[in-house]
Amino acid sequence: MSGYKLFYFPGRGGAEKCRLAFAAAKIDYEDVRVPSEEWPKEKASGRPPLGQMPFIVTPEGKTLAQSGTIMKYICKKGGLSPADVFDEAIADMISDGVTDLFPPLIKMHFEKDETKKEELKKEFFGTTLPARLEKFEALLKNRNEGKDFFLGEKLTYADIIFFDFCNSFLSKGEKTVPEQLEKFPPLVQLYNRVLSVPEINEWVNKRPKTEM
Ligand SMILES: N[C@@H](CCC(=O)N[C@@H](CS)C(=O)NCC(=O)O)C(=O)O
Repeated sequence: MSGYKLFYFPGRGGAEKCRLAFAAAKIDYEDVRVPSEEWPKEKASGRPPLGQMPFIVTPEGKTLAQSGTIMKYICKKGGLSPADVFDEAIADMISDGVTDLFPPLIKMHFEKDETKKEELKKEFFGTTLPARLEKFEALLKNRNEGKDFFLGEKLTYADIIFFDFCNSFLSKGEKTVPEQLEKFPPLVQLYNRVLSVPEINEWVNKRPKTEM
């Protein structure tokens, strides 16, 4: 055990990309799943740096929050970050490009008015998501005609965050390729390429089954 601890609610949610990063980076950690009723006490303790989860505690006792920051930090520790500075910026652009999809997704999820919800769904699945997937496909094809990972032969956090979005939020945690990728064969292959990384596959098979 390396001494890292990851704190999050009992679900995939915002923490799953960090868990995938720990797995791919081959860094042991304790997956601490804080029940909702215990969260107010943890929050009030002042330990979570931004008063939110996920956050990690390092072996030295330092704390770090923000799911994307944690994912990148763990990937850097595990050598899963691009060596070239511009490539790192590309990985960040893809990572932020995935993160952009969450506000409309969350808005749609929490909309109570059924008519408005249908409109938001149509907009997201009919326009917003395919437009972004088309751009991701083009970025992937920039390297070796899309036959590798986003940044080449090496898996990086850009692939992990893309896979997590597709797997956790589109495929609801199932291993099946989300139907929304079907029009983009290189992205289907990327999804399967990430899932075939032995440490990722092992984690996806053994992780607790949760709704979200
Ligand atoms: N941008 C942050 C968002 C963190 C966030 O919204 N966390 C939620 C759970 S998904 C939370 O801690 N809610 C409880 C609270 O704010 O008290 C991240 O990506 O980590």
